[in-house]
Amino acid sequence: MNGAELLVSAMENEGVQQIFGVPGEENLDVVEALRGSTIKLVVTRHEQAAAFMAATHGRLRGRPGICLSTLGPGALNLTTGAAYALLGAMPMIMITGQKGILSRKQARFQVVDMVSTMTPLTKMAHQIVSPATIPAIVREAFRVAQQERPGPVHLELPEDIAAEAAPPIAPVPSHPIDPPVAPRAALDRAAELVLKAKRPLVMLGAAASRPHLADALSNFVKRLQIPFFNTQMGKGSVAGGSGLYMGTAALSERDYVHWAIDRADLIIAIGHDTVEKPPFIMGPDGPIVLHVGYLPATVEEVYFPEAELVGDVGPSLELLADRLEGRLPKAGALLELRGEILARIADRADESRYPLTPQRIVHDVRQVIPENGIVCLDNGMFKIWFARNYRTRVANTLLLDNALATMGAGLPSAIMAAMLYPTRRVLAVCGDGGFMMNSQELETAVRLGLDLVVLILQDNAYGMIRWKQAAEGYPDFGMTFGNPDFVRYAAAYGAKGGRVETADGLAPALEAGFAGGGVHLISVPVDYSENMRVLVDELRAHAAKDGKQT
Ligand SMILES: Cc1ncc(C[n+]2csc(CCOP(=O)(O)OP(=O)(O)O)c2C)c(N)n1
Ligand SMILES: [Mg+2]
Repeated sequence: MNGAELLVSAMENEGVQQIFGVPGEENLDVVEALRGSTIKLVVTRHEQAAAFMAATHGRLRGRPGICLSTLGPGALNLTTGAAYALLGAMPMIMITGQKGILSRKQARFQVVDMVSTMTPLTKMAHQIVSPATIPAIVREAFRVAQQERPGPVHLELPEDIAAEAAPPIAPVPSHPIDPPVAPRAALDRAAELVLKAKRPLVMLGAAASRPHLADALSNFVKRLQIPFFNTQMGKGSVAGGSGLYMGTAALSERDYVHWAIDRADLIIAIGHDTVEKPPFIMGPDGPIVLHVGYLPATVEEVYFPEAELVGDVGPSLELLADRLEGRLPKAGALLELRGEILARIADRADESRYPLTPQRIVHDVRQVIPENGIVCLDNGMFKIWFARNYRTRVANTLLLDNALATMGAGLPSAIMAAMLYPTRRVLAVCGDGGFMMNSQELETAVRLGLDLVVLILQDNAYGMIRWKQAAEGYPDFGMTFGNPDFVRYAAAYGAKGGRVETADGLAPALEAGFAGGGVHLISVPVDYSENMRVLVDELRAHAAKDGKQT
């Protein structure tokens, strides 16, 4: 065996099924080892997309996705994906090549110190210096990537170590690890706080969306009947139909969901990760926060919990519910606000205007996506509208990035979702700016034979920044651009393309795209004047009426 074969066999042992990336000559031994393995090599058209795909694998499965690149330029292209996985808490392993370390036949050609570059972007960054260490290092890399708080790991395999002969060494077997449950004293303290609350509210944060947590969270709110809201990345973490959903905090303040938040005297924040844009701003007079998480809270100016329940979230909440069930007569105190909050959010959702309003786009997408269908958002103005208005009933069915909030991840994350769930409908929603940052991956999607619809919201602008520019009183300047003809662009990739030409044309176009199979690109013109009308003017007017400072 050589180093590359040891690496590949260790990854087979971890159950890896595919590796995404763009190899370089320094990876050729790894590529050769992959050829004889059960692991599929999926080449992408940019390393950044490979990292977004691998991270999304980790996000959806809880097991690291793997990406591969060459040294220097290729490895540097993984860095945005590394940050995406680090901030988003997605398990991922990046394998990069390097020139030989025992001799330097090409001097410093293409050599970048990637371990140092990756150190602040990962949980662990490590150069492999001998084949014998590979089985243990790979096991450790998977353990570190996967355990709470999950994230990326970088392994650099220099080409001479990859080629070096080594005796066969058995991979290190993995075993299940059960994280500790919150201790009794913390459970008692937490129970006391909840018993005292007159207007409690549950908040579901990013870590609430970890795969396999949905049942535990659904049981918790069902048993206690405390209404809940979620952060953007906590959407769908309680199964639909509870009747307790109060909204999503897509903005940090003044939205309708903040009516409930501002009136709560206790917020049970489950899995909140302060990488997310604050779902509400804690102040000296704000509600008391009970933090429930795998890890202790990180304290910020806007988040400083009063008490914490730290441990395996599902079992800890079960023990908390055991102490509280049937003892909370005021659990539903804030529920009376629910009807009006949800009605306000749904306002004008079916308005027939062309170009389409963001509300109408969200509404029509919901019509054609079944409960278990997956919508993957790129980053732009529409993300706020989807987070706020799109109702989710199943965990991880609205994948958005409210952590690094990078443009360009919408299409790659949808490709990964479509690979993992070939029988579900998968839709990527991208702005015309973000789509063009990784649009080359249309070729990957077509090559893989995926069923995937990509919706492009066309405003010929970096709309979100244009909106912020206007909201802050700056003149309209510098945010517009031209676009390719998206229908012909799709055709050039061997995908199908369509343009929505009427207010009522979106739902049928999406439906036809899904029914037809294969990769479809649909562009829809969007009227972003709603951003100012609703998200600024209307909310300010209501906040003023509600006695809040504007
Ligand atoms: C990689 C990256 N570059 C820049 C930004 C800053 N940014 C956030 S949203 C946005 C505009 C997005 O434009 P588009 O994709 O067309 O979506 P729209 O807001 O127009 O719907 C920009 C430039 C970012 N988040 N990520
Ligand atoms: Mg745009």
